[in-house]
Amino acid sequence: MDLSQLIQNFDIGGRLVTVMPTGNGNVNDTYLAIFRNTFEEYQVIMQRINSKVFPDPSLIMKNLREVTAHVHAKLDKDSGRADRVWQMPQIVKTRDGNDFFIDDEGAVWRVITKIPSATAFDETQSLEHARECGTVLGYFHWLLSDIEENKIADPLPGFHITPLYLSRYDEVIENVPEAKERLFSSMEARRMSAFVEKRREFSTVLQKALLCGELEKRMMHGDPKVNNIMIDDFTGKGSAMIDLDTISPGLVHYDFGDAIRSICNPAGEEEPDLRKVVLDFELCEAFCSGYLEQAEMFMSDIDKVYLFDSVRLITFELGLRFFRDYLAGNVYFKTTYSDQNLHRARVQFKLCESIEVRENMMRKLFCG
Ligand code: GN1
Ligand code: MG
Repeated sequence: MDLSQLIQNFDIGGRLVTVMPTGNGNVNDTYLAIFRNTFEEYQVIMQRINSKVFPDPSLIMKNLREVTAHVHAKLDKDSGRADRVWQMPQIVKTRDGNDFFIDDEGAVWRVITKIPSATAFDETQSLEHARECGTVLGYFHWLLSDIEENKIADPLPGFHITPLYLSRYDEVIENVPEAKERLFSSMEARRMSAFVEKRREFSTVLQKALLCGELEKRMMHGDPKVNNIMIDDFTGKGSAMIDLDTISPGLVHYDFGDAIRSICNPAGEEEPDLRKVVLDFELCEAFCSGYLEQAEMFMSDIDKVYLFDSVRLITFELGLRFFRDYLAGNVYFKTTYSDQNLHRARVQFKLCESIEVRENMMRKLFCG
């Protein structure tokens, strides 16, 4: 696919200078394109949407439009209180006025504006960075807290329902002979399956709290990992949340947990040396101070009681998703080497253990 030709289907001023891969998402393919004319430069993000994961691109584009309109209006009203200029990516239309372009091979492409003068780091840089990430996520939750639920369609039904991932894991072992083989031919895989079994009962903790009315659904981001939070290059302050395709009504707890899972493991999701994979409590404190300052506006005491479980659960869930994908033959997450999903699962399970041994101190931190 010739990317420089493909991008000409979108309505962008100026002439193309370059188009190159950027970021390292596990689902969509992402490119940065730069256009210039005599006086201006435009930087945009072009993405091939993984249609196995997001079968209906018009739905995620409509969600993005609704979210942007809501946040824009609310930011205008809140500008007196704000200590920074918050930004949102904007949809760039195709030359014939559509939100996305379908190429000859049926692949779906879309372009959005790049948040200027800001960086999405793959690893947490400092305590200040962790705190900023907390502030950004808390503020983002507040910004979306009053969007009408029926305006946002669920892009991935069941996306963060941990027991559902357990059923899918069971199904693949039951029905795919290669999965059974992979599981029984390696001691490591068997050890990981024992790890999963020990947490089967725990996996329903948030769904139960939702069912009995202790927790309620709000709008969540769905994927608030460290590199989805943009930090302003000049002020060091968070200026945007990106990767908005998974926004949907759900438990903000999953976001809180996912952010800590990602931000407080400075070794990252691909670290080969498992000894380095730990939950850094100082980073966790810093993140939490930023988040809770914003979340006081909408979080109740019972919400806080479930924050520890949410960190443990989402880490377990992601490990389980990677492990299931390895057993299934790498059908969901992109990989560059054969056992990558197995290794990613190991990292998350190691992190999950590290969270479990810090339970007391983390509960104290979250509940005060
Ligand atoms: C995927 O594509 P990316 O990297 O933004 C995944 C998230 C995982 C994340 C782990 C739609 O996100 O749920 O937490 O990988 N997104 C989807 O890195 O499945
Ligand atoms: Mg994502």
